[in-house]
Amino acid sequence: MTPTITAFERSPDRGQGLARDMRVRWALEEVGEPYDVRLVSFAAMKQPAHMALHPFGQIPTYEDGDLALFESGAIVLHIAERHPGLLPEGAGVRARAIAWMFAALSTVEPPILELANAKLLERDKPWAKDRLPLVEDRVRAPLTQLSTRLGDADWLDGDFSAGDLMMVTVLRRLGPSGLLQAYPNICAYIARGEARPAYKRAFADQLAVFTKGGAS
Ligand code: GTB
Repeated sequence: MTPTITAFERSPDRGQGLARDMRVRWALEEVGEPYDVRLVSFAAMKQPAHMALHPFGQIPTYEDGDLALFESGAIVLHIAERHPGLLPEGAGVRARAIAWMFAALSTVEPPILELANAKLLERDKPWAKDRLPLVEDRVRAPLTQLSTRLGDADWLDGDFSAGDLMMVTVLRRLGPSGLLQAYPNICAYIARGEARPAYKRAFADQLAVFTKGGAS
């Protein structure tokens, strides 16, 4: 059966691939699994039909036969566990690749989201200018450590894995912030991810929603 994922009918990023369906699309492309996409509006995401799939009324979701999943990390792990290509064979290195997925989602991503919220939702607050440098420092701390660990390696732990896929998608959110410029090896790492044919196919497919589909 062909799995179906959900994605924004209209994305605030207008197809820059920053919404979290991108990481699911990329994973499916890496493993060569065809998929269908159901586009949902912001209103539809909060309706019972979608809330039954996603308790928080968000995208992405993943449906395959009787299985319905939410949370991009869980979906990518599910895909990676069922197809060769995203998790290495050896037990230790496989566990470490999964650890990098969790690191991306629970250590690196939260301060990046906090920065996005500070810039988008808090910029008119009287304390916004004082708070922003503090939030930026909280983003820089894990970036500095990540940069040190990555060094001049191509990927985080041996071959490209679901850990890299997740980390690259998380880091891309920092593109416009200017914070990545201090970390040339992280910039090169992101560029390596973006250069993968599977990434390019996933990016083109999510962009097509906004260029061909009449969405804005
Ligand atoms: N932890 C969940 C996961 O990883 O799957 C988080 C899912 C999530 O935040 N989904 C967002 C959503 O559905 C879309 S990706 N939001 C609607 C809502 O909550 O009502 C977040 C996102 C949105 C827009 C941009 N952008 O425009 O740059 C980037 C990321």
